Amino acid sequence: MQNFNQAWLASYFIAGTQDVPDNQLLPILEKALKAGISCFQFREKNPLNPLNKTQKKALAIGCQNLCAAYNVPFFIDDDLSLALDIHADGIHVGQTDQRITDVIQQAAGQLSIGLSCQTLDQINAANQLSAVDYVGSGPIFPTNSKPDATVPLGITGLSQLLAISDHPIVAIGGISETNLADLSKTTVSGVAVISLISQSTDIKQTVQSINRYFRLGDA
Ligand code: TZP
Ligand code: MG
Repeated sequence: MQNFNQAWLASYFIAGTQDVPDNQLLPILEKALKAGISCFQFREKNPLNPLNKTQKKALAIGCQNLCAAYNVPFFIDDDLSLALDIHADGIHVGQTDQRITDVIQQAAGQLSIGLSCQTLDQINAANQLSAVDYVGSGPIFPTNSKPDATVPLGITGLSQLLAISDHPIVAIGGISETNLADLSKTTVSGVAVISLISQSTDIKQTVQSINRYFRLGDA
């Protein structure tokens, strides 16, 4: 495991088979890696065509190997046992996933840890957890990629969370080329995106435009 680095949050791509056409996850991920994403999270939640455990592990390892080839950290969403099994770089959990205290107990020292927080109370609680490496907050804007997403926070709501968070925050939900500039005026560490990259017709250009705002110094 590499030690967590806040720079990982700059251009954080998230995807699973539900977000791309059939058999396109690995080719799309490779394009995004070539273009310079700072992190990848495998988030497999395909309601129409669920992968079995063996298929999910095989695809996760495929993604992990690609990330390793580009020296980009590889996270898994909401599947601690898989993340530990294949020695991912990190695990991400939401508020209603496996309890963060259990995740910390099992993963500390082996995986970097990300936690979703949407409210001031959740940020305050996360502030008490020094083993958490970063917080994901959103949706910032309306999103089509998460059917159970809560009400969008907007830049104002995000700024309120940023003001009290002891952890670096990555903004998620409805991020598009038209709101990157506004987001970059906050103290957010970067943006986590599904559709902006997975549905892009020019992944290289899309990733470069994110990095222009958030990967200052090494873009
Ligand atoms: N969590 C909050 S919003 C969201 C997740 C996983 C979906 C983000 O997808 P998109 O396409 O970047 O809006
Ligand atoms: Mg979740």
